[in-house]
Amino acid sequence: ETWKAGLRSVDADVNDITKSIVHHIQTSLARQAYNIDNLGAYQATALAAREDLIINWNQTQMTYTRKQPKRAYYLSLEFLMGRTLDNALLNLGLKEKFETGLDKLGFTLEDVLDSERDAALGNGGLGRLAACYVDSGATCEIPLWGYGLRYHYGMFQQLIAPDGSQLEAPDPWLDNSNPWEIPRLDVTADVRFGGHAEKLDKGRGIWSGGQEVLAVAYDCPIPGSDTKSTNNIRFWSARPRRGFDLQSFNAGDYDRAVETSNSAANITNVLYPNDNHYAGKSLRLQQQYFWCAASLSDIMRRFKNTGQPISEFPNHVVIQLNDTHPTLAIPELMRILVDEEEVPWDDAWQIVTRTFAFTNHTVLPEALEKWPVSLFQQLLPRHLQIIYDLNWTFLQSVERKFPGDVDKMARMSLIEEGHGQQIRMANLAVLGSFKVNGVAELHSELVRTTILKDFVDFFGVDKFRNVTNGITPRRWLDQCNPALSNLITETLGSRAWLKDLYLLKGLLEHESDPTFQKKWAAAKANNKERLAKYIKNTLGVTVDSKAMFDIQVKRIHEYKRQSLNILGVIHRYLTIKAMSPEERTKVTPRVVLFAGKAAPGYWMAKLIIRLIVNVGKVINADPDAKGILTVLFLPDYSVSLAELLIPASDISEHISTAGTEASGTSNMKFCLNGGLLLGTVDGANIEIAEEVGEENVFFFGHLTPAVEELRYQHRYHPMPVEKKSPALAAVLEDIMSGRYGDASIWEPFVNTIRQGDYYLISDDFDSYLQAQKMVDEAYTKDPQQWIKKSIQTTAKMGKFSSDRAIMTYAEEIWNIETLKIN
Ligand code: 26Q
Repeated sequence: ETWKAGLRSVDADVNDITKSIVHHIQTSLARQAYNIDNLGAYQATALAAREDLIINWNQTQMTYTRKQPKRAYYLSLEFLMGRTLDNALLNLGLKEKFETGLDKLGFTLEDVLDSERDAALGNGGLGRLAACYVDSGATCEIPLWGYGLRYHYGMFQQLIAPDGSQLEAPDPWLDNSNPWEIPRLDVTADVRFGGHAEKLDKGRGIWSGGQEVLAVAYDCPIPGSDTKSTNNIRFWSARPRRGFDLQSFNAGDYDRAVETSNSAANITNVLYPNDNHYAGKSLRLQQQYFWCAASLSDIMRRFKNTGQPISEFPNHVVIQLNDTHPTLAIPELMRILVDEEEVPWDDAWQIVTRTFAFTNHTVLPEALEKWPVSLFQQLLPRHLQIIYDLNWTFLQSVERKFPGDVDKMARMSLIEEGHGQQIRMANLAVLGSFKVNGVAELHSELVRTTILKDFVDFFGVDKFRNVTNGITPRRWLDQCNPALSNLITETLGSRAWLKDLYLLKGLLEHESDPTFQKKWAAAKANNKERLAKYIKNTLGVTVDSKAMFDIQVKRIHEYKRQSLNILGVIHRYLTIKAMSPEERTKVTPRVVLFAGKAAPGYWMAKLIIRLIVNVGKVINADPDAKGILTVLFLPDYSVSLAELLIPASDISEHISTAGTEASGTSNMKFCLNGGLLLGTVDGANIEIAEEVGEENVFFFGHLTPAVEELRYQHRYHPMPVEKKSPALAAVLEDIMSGRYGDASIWEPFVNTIRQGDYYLISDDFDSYLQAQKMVDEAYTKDPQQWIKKSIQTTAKMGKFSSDRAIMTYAEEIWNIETLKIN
């Protein structure tokens, strides 16, 4: 029989699908259809689905080439994609047919989907945001491409040692070939490192010598939901250039020639596992430049193919910088324009500053990138000259605007003076961008009034915007929670809500309908049972799926205060221990779940994991707590594990010290799935409460304006914990009693609270306990009211779709139009 290319999307019938899968088993995998395992079935299924994606991809790219729309590029060092197959099938509208087709071949779709490894090319929030944004870009039919790095090793795998400590293992995710990438061995860029830079006249320069590394493109199609529009992420992989150290090779120095080859390929070896913390490693800077240089050369080549004059560049191209990680793109575009295209310096700067927009994701000082000038001198001498020249002109204009304010000049300079000069990437990113945005209202306001205040005074406030983050409802409800998604579709009468999330408010007219409430509760119960099964299978622990599921999953960081949660758990445990058996029967049963990775070098975060695991061990083994309190740390948090956990929460915790969490995005995911929120008045929690109603969230703790004063008090007028919170003092004492392991292990942690208490645990502890008490009461005293709150929460989450967020970028920042693909 003749094989037709692609299944032509929804027209395909089940027969075509089984044929396509068998075809790939035989010809792509070179295996026999009767002798294939789940992994093989997954690979063949992925290859079959991929054909449709590629046909739509080609159609989309052809349309872009023909119509030449203004294009947006999202530069992100992280794309935390998770799995792809389920998403691809849903977006193509082929999931049910594939399920039937696989069934005919003797496989369950569930097993097949489960055989895919996560693509974990990101740490946490920032990387997952990039993945949600490309999904929404394709769904909203925006000409948007991502540019990233093709790391050979993604986020490390987390293991928990018998003593409760985190261990790290590498994640060689490309070991089973990746069906979602298309190697483009002909799409390359040469990237130079080192050598020397000479200055010519009129700001121009020449950069020569050093080593060149080859960037090779790997494309990953990003399908929109229920549209042909299929965008692209181009991931760069580093390869040594052939014959590249010919001199040493000719001299017979084979070892050295091979050695330099190794160092070239090293660049895309591994994702740096830091989250919200800057690590000044030379290889990280090399990654950043390699990626910026390859992406800009690609963007420039594509622009030149339009035949437009270079002055038109900013009318055809806009580049969004995901944090400061791609800031080198600014001096790199300057270098290309001035040195290679011979554009006069001032004209070039006009082009550059009409091209870039910058998103800030943190106000934590330890996360702001600063690179030693000496490192730049070594690796990027020409960029250093350009930065110095930009800084010279910039500081002169600051001096003109604020004559004599030398402190302001020192703060705004691109160069930090001190023991060894450092380049401030945030200052450079602001200077080179036409718009700067934060990721939630509070955060954007903090950006304007604290870290970038001087720049607001200089440029005017209009440049400094807010775009509140969003999440894709396709993955974070339809895909991860079919029980609830089906109920919503059945209730609203169509799937239109998946592309217009405000339609969820139509659920409100059913909030008091007992039949609907029952179905709503059944969906949640189903998800809790699904999670309980997973916990049984992986940890061997039985959890009561009727208990309240209380979940905190995110990177482990002191500012996120998993410590507050576990200290609250210990308080709950001590309270239970002090009860009579009769009193214990009145306790609301809880299952407290934690998951998240600590950066391998973040000693205190790892100690907090160890404490959580050991507290869990003691509590779970204690008959006094049996049936009323279970505490678990689930190892190796990932996108896929999030998809299992988030639909199963009754309550989730987002309890950062006020003013520290820029936005948070998992808070949105939990609420979209009908979990209630327990949190501080921080990040996007505030806007979630505005939308779903204050009566539906449990807020506690001090507010942002109080934080500075409280820290001052801790520093200069410390008060013993015993006085501030006797409840907390009792908990700390219990930890130091040895109940959870030797006191010497926990002492450094306990000391962070007793002395300094930078994250204000002792200030917020009693308020946290109060909020937890309200949670218990709301859950037990009026279960029907709880269900109503859950319905209202989901119904009012429309704002938090990443479709809304990406359309805001398109309209308010990128000045870009949507383009229908036929
Ligand atoms: C920087 C320099 C060197 C090495 C690593 C890094 C680095 C890597 C990752 C710095 C920061 C990150 C990640 C930051 C991050 O995920 N921030 C989160 O972004 C989310 C999306 O906007 C927000 O919702 C979270 O509040 C914010 O913490």
